[in-house]
Amino acid sequence: MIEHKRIRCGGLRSKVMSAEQAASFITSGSTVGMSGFTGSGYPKAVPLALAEHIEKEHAVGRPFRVRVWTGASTGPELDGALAKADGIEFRLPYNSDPVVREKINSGAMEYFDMHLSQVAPMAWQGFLGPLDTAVIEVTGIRPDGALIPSSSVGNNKTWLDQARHVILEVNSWQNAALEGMHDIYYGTALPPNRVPIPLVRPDDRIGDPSFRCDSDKIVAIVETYAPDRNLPFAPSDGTARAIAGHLLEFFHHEVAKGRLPASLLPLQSGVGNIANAVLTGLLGSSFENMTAYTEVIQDGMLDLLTAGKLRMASATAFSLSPEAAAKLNSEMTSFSDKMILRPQEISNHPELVRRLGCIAMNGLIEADIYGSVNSTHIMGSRIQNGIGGSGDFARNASISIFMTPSTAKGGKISAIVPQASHVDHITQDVQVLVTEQGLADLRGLSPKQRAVTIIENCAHPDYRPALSDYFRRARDHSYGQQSPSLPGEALSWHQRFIDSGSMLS
Ligand code: 0RQ
Repeated sequence: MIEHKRIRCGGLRSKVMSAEQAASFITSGSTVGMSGFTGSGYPKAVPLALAEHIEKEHAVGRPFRVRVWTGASTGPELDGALAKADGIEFRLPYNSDPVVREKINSGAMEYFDMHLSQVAPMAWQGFLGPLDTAVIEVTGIRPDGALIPSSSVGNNKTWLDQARHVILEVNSWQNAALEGMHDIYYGTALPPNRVPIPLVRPDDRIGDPSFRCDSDKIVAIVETYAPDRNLPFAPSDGTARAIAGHLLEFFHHEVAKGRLPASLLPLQSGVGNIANAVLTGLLGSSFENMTAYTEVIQDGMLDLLTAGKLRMASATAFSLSPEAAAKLNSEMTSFSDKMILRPQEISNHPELVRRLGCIAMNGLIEADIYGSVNSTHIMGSRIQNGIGGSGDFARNASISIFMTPSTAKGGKISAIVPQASHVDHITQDVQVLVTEQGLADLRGLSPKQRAVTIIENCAHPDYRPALSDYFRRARDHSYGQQSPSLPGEALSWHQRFIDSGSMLS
């Protein structure tokens, strides 16, 4: 079926082998850098073969676990399979796989949740330890041995540079027209040798279209034909549409005030259903000629590109539903001049996010009345996914927006609480908060002014009186009056949920 057509470098064809043979290069206790970012471009055969091997080893009482580094989340054939086999000892930097989540939350796996822009620099600095093997999905190999990236770039450049051995999966499901869409920047350095990154517009190209890789390090090449697997997005419901509506009204207001250009500023849109619904809202809006400088291209962004509302999108990966991934894959050529995929240390780089003035739009788990945001931990201790790129963008954006339904779990949980049970984004990094109830523009407000605005505009009516009551009593009895609080009571809503299954008293 495959005829090595995608391996155009003749000298490398002798390294083609089965996934099982390739997986045998990975030893217990080693660190493996895998490609993959939000369900795209991850290796699909070698991790499965490795998981099978691990299960066999465990069956005969031999322990076998590896440390896994990726770009962000991957797919069931990688994270799911290895976690089911109990084969992951340590994982970084972002995960959305339910089996991995369960292992982390039960204490069976160590997880280092980090800013996505910092993964590659930390690997270069050596904090993370040595990298033994890189397992990277590519679209093809050029005659000169350069590697054509796949549907995500993530940390692949760094894994290829740093690993002692490289295993490649050449996936011919990925459309060959991906060639030329990538921009791999090789000008990064560690302090004190850093220089400005020469990117001043989202559509600037500053690097190579392919990865450089020392052919001597390549120990195995596995040919695959396997689709990227992502979960479908939930259709926009009334809540998501209301959030999108408030946000669009805010954008129109900012344009009318002259604080935003008519085509807005480069958009960053986070993961999740709400973020996707906002993009769908922009589709029906009057904004034209928009750009995106973001981490992932989701269904909504693809629709905006198709409609011509979005002029171009720069990201590090696709994060598409199975239908949208299939559509993009079959129509790749019509998108190739509208999209650029970059390494994640560039797509999420604080210098670039600040220079471009991105509008950051991210989801959250909970926010407190002062606007501290928890993006990661349920009830302060159970990880949901991870901080991902939200911190890279929120701190450096020209407008940092967080959005959420005002309640979770059928109304049993308020997304606005007296005090966040875990803080990922401090109040200074949270400028606008949106729920289906309304929008709180927190820019220029003191903590007490923020509390009044958030409770009035964003809290659900079922929780608003209790929040106002807490705030009033905190003002009466607090140790200090800058950010009034009652420490003995501030997390009692979470304890009530843990004890009774509801935050409602
Ligand atoms: O749980 O799946 O069991 O029903 O959390 O919540 O409402 O589906 O929200 O898909 O928009 O994700 C913050 C997780 C929101 C996401 C988060 C429960 C809820 C549900 C998911 P179930 P929703 P979304 C760049 C940006 C961090 C990374 C980031 C995220 C599940 O946006 O991971 O921003 N952000 N990256 O029921 C208890 C609460 C809850 C709650 C929600 N207060 N208490 N459970 N849930 N709120 C892209 C990348 O970095 C890759």
